[in-house]
Amino acid sequence: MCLTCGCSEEDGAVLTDLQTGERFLMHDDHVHPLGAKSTEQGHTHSHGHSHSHDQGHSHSHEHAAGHDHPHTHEHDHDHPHTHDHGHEHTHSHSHDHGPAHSHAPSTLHLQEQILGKNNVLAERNRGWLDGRNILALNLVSSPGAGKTTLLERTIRDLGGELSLTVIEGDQETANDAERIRATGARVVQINTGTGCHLDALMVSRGLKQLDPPANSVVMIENVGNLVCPALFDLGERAKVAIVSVTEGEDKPIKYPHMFRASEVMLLNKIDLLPYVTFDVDRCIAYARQVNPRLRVISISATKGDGLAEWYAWLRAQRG
Ligand SMILES: Nc1nc2c(ncn2[C@@H]2O[C@H](COP(=O)(O)OP(=O)(O)OP(=O)(O)O)[C@@H](O)[C@H]2O)c(=O)[nH]1
Ligand SMILES: [Zn+2]
Ligand SMILES: [Zn+2]
Ligand SMILES: [Zn+2]
Ligand SMILES: [Zn+2]
Ligand SMILES: [Zn+2]
Repeated sequence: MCLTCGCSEEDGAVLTDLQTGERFLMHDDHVHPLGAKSTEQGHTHSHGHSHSHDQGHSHSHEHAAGHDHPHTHEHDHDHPHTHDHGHEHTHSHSHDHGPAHSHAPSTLHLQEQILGKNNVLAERNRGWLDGRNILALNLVSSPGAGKTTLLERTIRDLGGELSLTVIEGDQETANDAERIRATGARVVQINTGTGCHLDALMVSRGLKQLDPPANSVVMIENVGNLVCPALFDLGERAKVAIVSVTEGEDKPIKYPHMFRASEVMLLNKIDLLPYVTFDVDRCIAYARQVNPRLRVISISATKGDGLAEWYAWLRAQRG
């Protein structure tokens, strides 16, 4: 659940491997292999939840992936439901999300827990990637700024030089993953359903399925959204923000968190500058206003302008 924007992931995200055709429904602490498209609905099962209680709140826990099955709140051990200790414990229980439920954590507290848990998983991804000397980049932008087009072009241009694989994030469809597959690159699609960003858990499962080789590059195309993807570390080496000239030059100051969290801004679709009202210098000034260290590269993913500079940056990240 994303408390920043109020989204909930009632059905869990779905991972699709374009090569094997395998599909998996991803719940918080377990994964369901999916067969045909309709079998994901209405499964019933019980499973243990593990959660940690920090100081003195009353039994709050979150479900990153929602459960659409009935629960009853029943603990198989006996303890008072206010925990004043700081240690972490695990117990199995099922519970009920009906009106009798008394979980009332503050929104802020719950958001901190979600982001805290995500950060732990992101560090785990980072360690896993470092161990294999894999460069992972998190591509973020508004919908349609050109993430997939840039990836297609980059794979075609650098495919002989670098081993590139892709994790695609979208709410629905495998359209982008199909486009990547057409380039010959290995790709998995993550569909977030109602969710509006990828999180570190989804990416760890994506990486497991993708199984990228040592010394390779993994491109993660996030869900098109300049808001909450800024908050969710995926374990990437850097975030690359893409803005296109059809979006208006004020994007960096309207969504400062994203541009502060990014290392590079790619200003895309510059081939369209003769046809749109867009002040490049002002856009770059706004971007530097929120992040003075931001590297800016103007490109056209379709025509090829500026791509040599993007490729040089990419090579330099590989250490
Ligand atoms: N003129 C022009 N069009 C571009 C350029 N890059 C991408 N486009 C077009 O912009 C549209 C969206 O591009 P995508 O690559 O699908 O954008 P995206 O960011 O992956 O979109 P989502 O995954 O939906 O968020 C497509 O019609 C592309 O052909 C460019 O440099 N110049
Ligand atoms: Zn489940
Ligand atoms: Zn408890
Ligand atoms: Zn609950
Ligand atoms: Zn895309
Ligand atoms: Zn979100």
